[in-house]
Amino acid sequence: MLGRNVAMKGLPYFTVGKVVKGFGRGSKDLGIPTANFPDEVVNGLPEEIHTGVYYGWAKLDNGPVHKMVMSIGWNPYFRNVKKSMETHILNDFGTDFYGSQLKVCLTGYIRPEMDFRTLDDLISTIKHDIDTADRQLETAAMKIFKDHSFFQPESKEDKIVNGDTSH
Ligand code: ADP
Ligand code: RBF
Ligand code: MG
Repeated sequence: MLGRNVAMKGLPYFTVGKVVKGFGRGSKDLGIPTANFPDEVVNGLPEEIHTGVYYGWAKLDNGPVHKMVMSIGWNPYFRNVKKSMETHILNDFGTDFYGSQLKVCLTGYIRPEMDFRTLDDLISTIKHDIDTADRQLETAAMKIFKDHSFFQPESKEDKIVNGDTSH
């Protein structure tokens, strides 16, 4: 199993892309919608960012910065053939936002991807991840990234990779 220290090496990691259609089962089967990134964003991940569950910050278009959890990988429970990057934003939007620009900053690692016996087990584990993210992102060390220049409207940065913590 991937140790926390190894997983933290490439963090924080900043990336941006358009929200695309995913596998169509995030909200339907789980009650937890996930905004999927396009292939070029997934393929652009550096080696340091391993598959697993992460938390951090997310911003849609010119909206505010929200807490998020992200699943990176092949979703063993669903035996996906394609690697995905799926972001669940801790905010009730009440509407879809396909085609919007999504900026994210991954600030922490929670756990590796796992297989589950039942869908209920998967759902309760994801709910636990959401609680973990919610709590961790309240700390001062994590709030720093919420205010990072990456999220400012005047930011020219399309992409910052690998542990750039400058402001
Ligand atoms: P898909 O398989 O197409 O990704 P999902 O069932 O996972 O479908 O739903 C994801 C979509 O739900 C997102 O692309 C977005 O448009 C919408 N959505 C609404 N609220 C949220 C949220 N809080 N977090 C993520 N996506 C959300
Ligand atoms: N899928 C898995 O198969 N195993 C996991 O451990 C897993 N963890 C997840 C954690 C979070 C926070 C989220 C948002 C999703 C996770 N998923 C996992 C992905 C889930 O299966 C996926 O969102 C749905 O299949 C919809 O595409
Ligand atoms: Mg999805």
